[in-house]
Amino acid sequence: MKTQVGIIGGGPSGLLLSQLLHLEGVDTVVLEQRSRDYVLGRIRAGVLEKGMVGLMRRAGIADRLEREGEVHKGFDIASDGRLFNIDMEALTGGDSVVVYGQTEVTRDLYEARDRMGGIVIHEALDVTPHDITGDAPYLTYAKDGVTHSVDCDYIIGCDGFHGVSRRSIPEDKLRIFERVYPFGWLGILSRTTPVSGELIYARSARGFALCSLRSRVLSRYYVQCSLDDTVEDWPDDRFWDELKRRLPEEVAGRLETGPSIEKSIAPLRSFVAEPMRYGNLFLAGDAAHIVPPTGAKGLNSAAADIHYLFEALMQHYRDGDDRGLAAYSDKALARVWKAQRFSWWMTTLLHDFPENGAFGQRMQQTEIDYLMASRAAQVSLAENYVGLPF
Ligand code: RFL
Ligand code: PHB
Repeated sequence: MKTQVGIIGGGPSGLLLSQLLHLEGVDTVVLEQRSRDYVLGRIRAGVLEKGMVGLMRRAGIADRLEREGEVHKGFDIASDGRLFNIDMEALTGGDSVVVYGQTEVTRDLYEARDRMGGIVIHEALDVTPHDITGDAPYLTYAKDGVTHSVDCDYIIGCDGFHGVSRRSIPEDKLRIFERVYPFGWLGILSRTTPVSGELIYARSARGFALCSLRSRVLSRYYVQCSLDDTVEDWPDDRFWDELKRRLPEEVAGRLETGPSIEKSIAPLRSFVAEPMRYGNLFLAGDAAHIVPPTGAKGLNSAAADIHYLFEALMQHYRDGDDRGLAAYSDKALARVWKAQRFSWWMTTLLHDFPENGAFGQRMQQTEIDYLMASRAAQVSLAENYVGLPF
């Protein structure tokens, strides 16, 4: 098989790039190791920045988002029983975010790829990039016991944190920056009325909690948990009890509980691999960088990479100009690091870090007091949360 752009990974990054390029007449093949059902079964992000929404419009997949996505103009921070609203719209001069699940984004992308006859090969095993630094790169993969090969101009690694792309770059060509946090997030989805119309990020002596949602009838809640915990340690009753204890009384009092329909634990990590290009292999999204989910930046950072990469590939195919491709890594990383900083800051502000002791707790309290009293601090939080421009 032959294509122009070979994409490893059929998550949101890979599918979005494939869709955008196809609309401009550039041919792509997407190789995804899992089944479509598996990919669509993963519950992940829920908050989309303006940039991501714009890309979805450009990709022609925003119809359902416009109908079903909920515009959020603010969110709450709870600390020590107090609730404080961050009015993003007022603080940024009109910006907001949209709550629309990553699962729905991925579903919309798959439907669009199907409609346009895009090639997405599922259950492609042992995907391997070859001749990355030569002039005839290609990919091999196994499907149903047969090995296949795809010749391409460029290979794009959109295969997430555990994918093969980043590992295909020699160790001495990559610089890794990493922080692993000493806790995880336990998340549940439940068919209950969300406790609040806006998200609540809660800091408490018992640890962090987040009240989020997917729709008026579908709630998504998280609590900070130990890295040793398993979902079996957290029957629904324990989860609801713990969540209530971490929320201001008034919020806990109106929390509707019910059976969970999904429950999972995610470790928290900050990670960046530099550079995001090696020869004709380009990394994008979680393949190159990971943030802790506290600032809702993971999917949105992936979208920014796709924007830069799409523009650079179009410059190449449309104008024969490779300057965009040469600048991709530096340009993408400049924004990646800002999202890293914000996610790290918000994580540090709101989680319980026992090893930081009483001094660390006072720093958190003081930072929150400052935030509540200073419009300048609120503007900084709001402009980062709605997303820095591409
Ligand atoms: P993905 O989604 O991991 O997709 C990668 C795809 O590549 C496939 N793959 C391979 N395919 C072929 N060969 C291989 N060797 C392969 N190895 C892997 C995988 O099967 C998969 O389909 O990466 P992508 O596309 O870069 O997208 C990134 C986002 O998924 C991620 O950043 C966000 O989900 C992070 N995130 C959030 N981001 C936000 O912007 N806002 C949020 O509110 C938000 N909340 C979250 C989150 C992530 C979470 N978890 C569980 C990590 C909440 C949670 C709990
Ligand atoms: C979610 O709804 O899954 C969600 C929302 C905000 C975050 C992280 C996750 O910061």
